[in-house]
Order: sequence, then structure tokens, then C-alpha cells
Amino acid sequence: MWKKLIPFLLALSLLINFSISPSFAKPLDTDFSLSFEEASAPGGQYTDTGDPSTDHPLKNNPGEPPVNDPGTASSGGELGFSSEYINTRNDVGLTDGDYVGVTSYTGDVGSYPDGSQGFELSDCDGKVVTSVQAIDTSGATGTATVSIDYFVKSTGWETDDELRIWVVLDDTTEVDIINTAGSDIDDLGIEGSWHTGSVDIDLTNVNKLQLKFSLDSNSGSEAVYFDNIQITNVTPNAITFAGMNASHDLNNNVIIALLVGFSVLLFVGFWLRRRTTH
Ligand SMILES: [Ca+2]
Ligand SMILES: [Ca+2]
Ligand SMILES: [Ca+2]
Ligand SMILES: [Ca+2]
Repeated sequence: MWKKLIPFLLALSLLINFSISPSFAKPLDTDFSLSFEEASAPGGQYTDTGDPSTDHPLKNNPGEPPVNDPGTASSGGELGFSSEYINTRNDVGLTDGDYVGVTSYTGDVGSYPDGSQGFELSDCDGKVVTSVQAIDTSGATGTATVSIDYFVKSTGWETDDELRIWVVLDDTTEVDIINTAGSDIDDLGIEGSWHTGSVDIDLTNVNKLQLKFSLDSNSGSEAVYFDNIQITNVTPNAITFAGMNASHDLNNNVIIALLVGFSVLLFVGFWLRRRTTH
């Protein structure tokens, strides 16, 4: 009896191993961040040398606050970012020199929630959109949390000023974290302190995730600061293996423990049966 059991247990353990290892859908197990600490913050203003009547990517200018950075995410550092100007007002845009880009200025914010630098958008005379480096989430399941801290300077805003922070999935689906379009920022009670905006994103069938933020405004007293961007995995909520869907709160370790426990029970059961029949 005992000898007959060994091949059965061996086959069971092989089956379990083959079921788990190769076909687990991989949860997003890496956290990403952007705190604007890696790029330089030389101070002063950024001046766009492009044509403010047309939409265009903004270029970094030597000695001015950077508006783009390649980042070092591939070696475990910060995500990169890039900025573009959108002509929404037929105005001068950033050609008149504006406090835009990476900054260590604390006159408005007091301090930064993470490190000593952040990113400022101000007096865009049109819209500036900053796009954080996209993350490849193909094959990832579970829920990612995207969060960002923002500080809206306390001043007199108008209805045509617009702050937006949003996540773009697969270059198509847009999920807002904050969008003041249609409201007057003055009425939202968000001025003069740091706020954390965040959204949970179900990564099932999402191959690309990208955070963007923008400001459309037209006054030097209107400024928004950004910092402490984090994209983290909360809990895998769907584990797929061997054509079986195990959802809800089970994680990989729990399932492995259950399978091992089941094997042990089987073994003990067969062993006891062998003892009682002899
Ligand atoms: Ca920072
Ligand atoms: Ca301007
Ligand atoms: Ca106000
Ligand atoms: Ca305004």
C-alpha cells in the first residue's frame, strides 16, 4: 500500500509544481516613483524658444529649470518625464519666461513632501502637459495605486484656469485624479496646502500605464507644485494558473500553502488507512 502511494504523491507534487510555476500571471511587484530629486534645480525661469501659436514639445534650456528628464527607472531610480505646450489661449505661452520646471523654491509651499525639490507649473499662458514616463504593465495583474502630491497656490483663480492630473491606460482610457474643468479653483478648497491625489487601477488587460498632469492658467500668481509621485502595487486580486481563476484575497503564498496542506492531508490519510488495514 505504502509503496503504491509514492508514485501517486510524486505525480501530485509534480502536477502542483507545473500548475503553479510557469503560468502564474505576474503581479506588478515593482514600485515606481518620481520625486524630482535627480534633475537639477538651478532656479530662475524657463523661457520657451518655440512658437507659442503652435502646440509643441518643450526643450530643456541650459541653465534653466529642466522640463524633461530621462530618469533612471531602469536602474531602480526615478521615472523620467517630458513636457509639452498646448496653445489654448492664443497667448505668449512660456516665451515670456515663467517659473516652470524642476524647482527647489519653497516660498509658496514651505517644504516638499518628499526631498527638497518638486515640479512647478505657473503662468503658462496656455496649457503645459507634463507626462511621466510610461510603465509597461503587460502581464501584470492586481491593483496598482497611482498617487501624487500637489500644492495649489492660494490666489484668485478664474473659471478658465484648469488643473488636471490623470492616468492614461494603453494610450486610450483616461482616469482623472483631479480635473477642475468647469469649476473655479477658488471654490474647491484646495489652495494653500499639499494634497495627495490617488487612484487605484485594475491592471488586468492593461499593458501600459502613464500619469500626466497639466495646468492651463494665465497669471504669474497662479502656480501649482507637484511632488512625491508613486506607483505601487497594493494586492494582487486575481491569480491565474492552469486555466483556473482564483480571485478575491488569495495571494500566491496562500494558494501554495493550501496545496501543500492538501498534499500533507492526503499523505496522512493514506498512511492512517495503511496502518489500520494491517
Ligand atoms: Ca521631491
Ligand atoms: Ca507665460
Ligand atoms: Ca483663491
Ligand atoms: Ca487665471
